[in-house]
Amino acid sequence: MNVSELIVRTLREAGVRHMFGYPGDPSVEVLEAARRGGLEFVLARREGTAGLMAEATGMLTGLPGVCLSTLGPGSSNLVNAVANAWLDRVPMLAFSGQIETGREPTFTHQVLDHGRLFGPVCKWATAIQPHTAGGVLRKALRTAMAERPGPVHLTTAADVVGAEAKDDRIVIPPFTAREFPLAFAADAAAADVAARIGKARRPVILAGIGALRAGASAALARLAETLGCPVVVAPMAKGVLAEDHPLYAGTLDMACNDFVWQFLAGCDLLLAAGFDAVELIKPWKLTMPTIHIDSMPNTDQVYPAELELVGPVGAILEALAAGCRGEPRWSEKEVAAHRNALTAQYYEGRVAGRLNPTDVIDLVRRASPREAIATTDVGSHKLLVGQGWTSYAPRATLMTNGLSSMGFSLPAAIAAKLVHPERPVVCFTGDGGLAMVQGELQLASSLKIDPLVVVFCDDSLNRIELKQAKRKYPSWGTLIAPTDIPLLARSMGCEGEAVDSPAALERVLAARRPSDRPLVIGARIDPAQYAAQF
Ligand SMILES: Cc1ncc(C[n+]2csc(CCOP(=O)(O)OP(=O)(O)O)c2C)c(N)n1
Ligand SMILES: [Mg+2]
Repeated sequence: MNVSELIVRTLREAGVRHMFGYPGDPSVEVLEAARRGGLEFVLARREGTAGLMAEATGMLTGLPGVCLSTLGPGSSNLVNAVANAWLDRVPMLAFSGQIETGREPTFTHQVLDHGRLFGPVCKWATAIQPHTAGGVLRKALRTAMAERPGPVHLTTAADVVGAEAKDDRIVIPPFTAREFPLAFAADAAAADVAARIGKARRPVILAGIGALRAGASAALARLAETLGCPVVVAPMAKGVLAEDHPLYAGTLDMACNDFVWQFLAGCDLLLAAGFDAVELIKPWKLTMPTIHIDSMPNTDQVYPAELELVGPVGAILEALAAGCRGEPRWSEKEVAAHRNALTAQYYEGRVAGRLNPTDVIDLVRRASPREAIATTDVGSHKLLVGQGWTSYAPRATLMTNGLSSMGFSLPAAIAAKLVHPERPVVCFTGDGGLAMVQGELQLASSLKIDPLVVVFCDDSLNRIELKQAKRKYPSWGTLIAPTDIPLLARSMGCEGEAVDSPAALERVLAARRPSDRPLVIGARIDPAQYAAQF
């Protein structure tokens, strides 16, 4: 078995189905091994988008997303996606080719030092060698998956990929540690926790990606119901509590940001359940007692917590639900009143007779089944999608809110369609974000998949243009020429429509049938709602 075959077999045994990438010279052996070994290679239009597809695959499956580049320009193109997975805490194995091992120390053409290039944005960067390949792959898998998960970068030099693997043992390590039962009731420290929670009259749970990764949805709902305690969720954790649950209290740091923070400020105990401060956009100002519940100690200290419960988040929440008693703290009516006020704020700034951003989100949500997967890009539209798109299950609303790189949502939607072909997929994107990655529309049509791509057309990098307006600066360097979306779509083998009213959008959505290609809708929105809210 050569090293490439070992890589492919290891990935297949670990449950990986796709490798996203863009090849070069040193990738030829890996491609051939993937072809023979049943690992589907998805040829993206560039490494950066391939990497984002891999990241989204990691978000969807909980397994490492896998991407591949050549050396030099391929690796440097891949950096953005690796960094995105790093700050979004998504497991990833990123492979880059390299010049022959013997030439690497001294040769210069196309040779970049991968250790230094990827070091700051991944958990581990190393090279695979024939005599270490099996062990390195095992460690790479475990490292990428271990809390907090993230990317591992592996260099495969031109002379290594075809060489016989001297270390060819394939061992897939367990991806999660066995959850040791927490004997909550018997423990004195636990009694202290129960007493603190018992005393609280207005507790609120802030649930984040740590809870989502731990699969803690049921435990989270049980604890919330036991305490009669509302749950605010972090954007990348959307769906960890179904948003039609009577205790759901909104998404943090998206639209209506101040309103959600005011709600949190009114609580007398905050239970931060798998909340990762990487999602915070502004500094933490809350001062009430806070309990940090996570797989990791609160070493970031972005928010202070006087108590840390560290371990498997689901088991801790279960133990708290079993060990904490008392009358419900909040009535469902109070939480519903809060939600209604939040909804009213969310619709603020609508202009009658125009296509408002929230109209687009409402109409697409209404036309999509519960199990639809939605991806959103970065910009003003994301803030509204993040608050307004109703999420019913974990891993069904994908966004980047750690590095927050534009150009994420289309590659993510393509990945979602490959991972879950049976589920409808909606991709929300700004016109700026789409322009960065629009070549991937052609990939989607060539794959014969039919994500619905909804473009918020405002001829603007609105999120930044609004910041200029706030300082009374003119819009300068933030305007983009109008895009003819139907023409662009057709040139990429997709179907395309342009709409500028709710009725027109409704008609297009109603006429839509399953297809062998994406439908791209250019929604000409009135950005007044953004200006009113942000
Ligand atoms: C790769 C990258 N470059 C720049 C930014 C900064 N940025 C954040 S939002 C935004 C504007 C996005 O414009 P568009 O995609 O049209 O969305 P809109 O804000 O108009 O809804 C920019 C430039 C970023 N997040 N990522
Ligand atoms: Mg825009």
